Amino acid sequence: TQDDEVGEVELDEEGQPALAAINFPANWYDNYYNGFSNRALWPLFHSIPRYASFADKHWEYYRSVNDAFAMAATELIAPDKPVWIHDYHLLLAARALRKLGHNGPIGLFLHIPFPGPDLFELLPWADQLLDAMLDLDLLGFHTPHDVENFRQTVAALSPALVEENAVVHRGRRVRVAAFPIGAVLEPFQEPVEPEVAEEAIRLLQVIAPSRLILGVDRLDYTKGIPERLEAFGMLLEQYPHWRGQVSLIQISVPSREDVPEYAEQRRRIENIVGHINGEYGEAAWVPVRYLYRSYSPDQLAELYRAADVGYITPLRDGMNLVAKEYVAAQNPDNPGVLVLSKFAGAAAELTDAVLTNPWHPEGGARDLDRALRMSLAERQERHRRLLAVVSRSTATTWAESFLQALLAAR
Ligand code: ADQ
Repeated sequence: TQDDEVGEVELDEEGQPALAAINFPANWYDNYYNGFSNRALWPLFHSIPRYASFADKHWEYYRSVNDAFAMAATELIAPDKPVWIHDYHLLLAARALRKLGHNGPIGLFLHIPFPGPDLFELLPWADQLLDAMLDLDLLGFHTPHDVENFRQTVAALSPALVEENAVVHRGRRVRVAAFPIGAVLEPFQEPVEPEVAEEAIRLLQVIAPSRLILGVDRLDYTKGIPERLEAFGMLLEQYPHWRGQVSLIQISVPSREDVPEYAEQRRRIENIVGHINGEYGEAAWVPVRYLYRSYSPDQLAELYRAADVGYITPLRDGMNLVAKEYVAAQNPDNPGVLVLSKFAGAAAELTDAVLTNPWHPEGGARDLDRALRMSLAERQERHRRLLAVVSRSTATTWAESFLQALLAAR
C-alpha cells in the first residue's frame, strides 16, 4: 500500500467481541503514534515535559488519524448508539464523530494520568485539544487526583463551566469521574503448570539463597527504573549487611524502541546495572539480574510469589497493574511486601503498601530495608487489606461501571 493509504475496514465477527481493523500506514506510525501520541502526549501527561517534543506535522497527523478512526466507526455503528473510546491516542475522536453526525453517548477512558494546567498549557494545541474533549458525554480517569487536574485545567484554560462532577459547555454536560481499573486476577492466582513455571524456577535457583526484590515493567522512562536501581544501590551502600543477602531481578519488556528517549533510557539502565554489579558483586553473588524480555502471566505469577519485595517505582503512572497482580499472586500465609511509588495511581487505593518516593534514593533504601525486615504478622495484615482492595474491583467490574455511567450520562 501507499504510505498514507488507509483502505477498507476489515471486520472479524468471529471473535468475542467482534474486531474491526483499518490499515495503519507507516506514516501514521511515525507521526501519529510515535510522534504525537508517544513523544508529545505521553511525556507531558506523565509530568515529564523534558521528554516532550512538539511538531506541527505530528499534530496534523494526530488530527487526521482521529478523523479516520471516527470515519471507520461510523461505518460500523448507528449514529444513536453508545461509543466507548480508549486512551490518549484518540482524544479528538469524539469531536470527529460529532462532525460526522454521531449523536449517541460517547465516553472516553484515559489510561494515563491527566496533568494540571501548568503542564497542559505547554502543549501548543492545548485549547483545541481541550475543546474537542468537551464533545464527550463521559470522561473517565483512574483517580480522583486526575479528575481534579482535569477540572483545574478546564477552569484555567477554557470558558467551560466547571461543576463538581461535570464540565458544562455549549449546552453539553461532560460527566467527569474516577474509574480505577482492576487487574485480571485469575492467571496470577491459579496454580501454574510445572513445565510453564520451569523458566521462572531456573531463574530463582540462580539467585538462591539470597532474598528477592522484583521489578517488572515495560521499559519506559515513566516507570522509574534507573531511580529504582539507584535506591537499591543505596541500600547496599548504607545497609551493608544486605550485601550478598538480597538480589534485585528487574524484568523489562521491550517497548517503543523507535522512540529515541526509550533507547536512551535502555542505555542508562544498562549502565547503572553494570555499575552496581561491578561495585558490589562477588564471585558467588550478582546484586542485579536485568532481563530485557517478556514473560507469560504464569511465569510472572511464579516470580511475583517468590519475591520478598515487589518493588514498583513509577515517577508517574495512570494506575499500574503490576502492583495489583503482585498482591493477587502472594501466598496469604507468607506474603511478600509491596513497595509502591506514591505517584502511581494504584497508590490511591493500595494504601497498605509501603509507599515510597522514587525521587529520593536514601528514602527508597530505607523503605526497602524496612520491607525486608517486616514481621510476618505485619506482612499478613497488610496483605489481607491489600488483597481485599484488589479483589473488590477487577477488570470486569471496572468495564461494567464505566458502561453503566456512560448510559446514565444522558
Ligand atoms: P502500562 O503502562 O503498560 O499500562 P501496567 O498497568 O503496569 O502498565 O500494565 C502492564 C501489563 O503488562 C501488566 O498486566 C503486566 O503483567 C504486563 N507486563 C509487564 N511487564 C511484563 C513482562 N516483563 N512480561 C510480561 N508481561 C509484562 C497503561 C498505563 C497504566 C495503567 C494501564 C491500564 O500506563 O498506568 O494501569 O494502562 O489502564
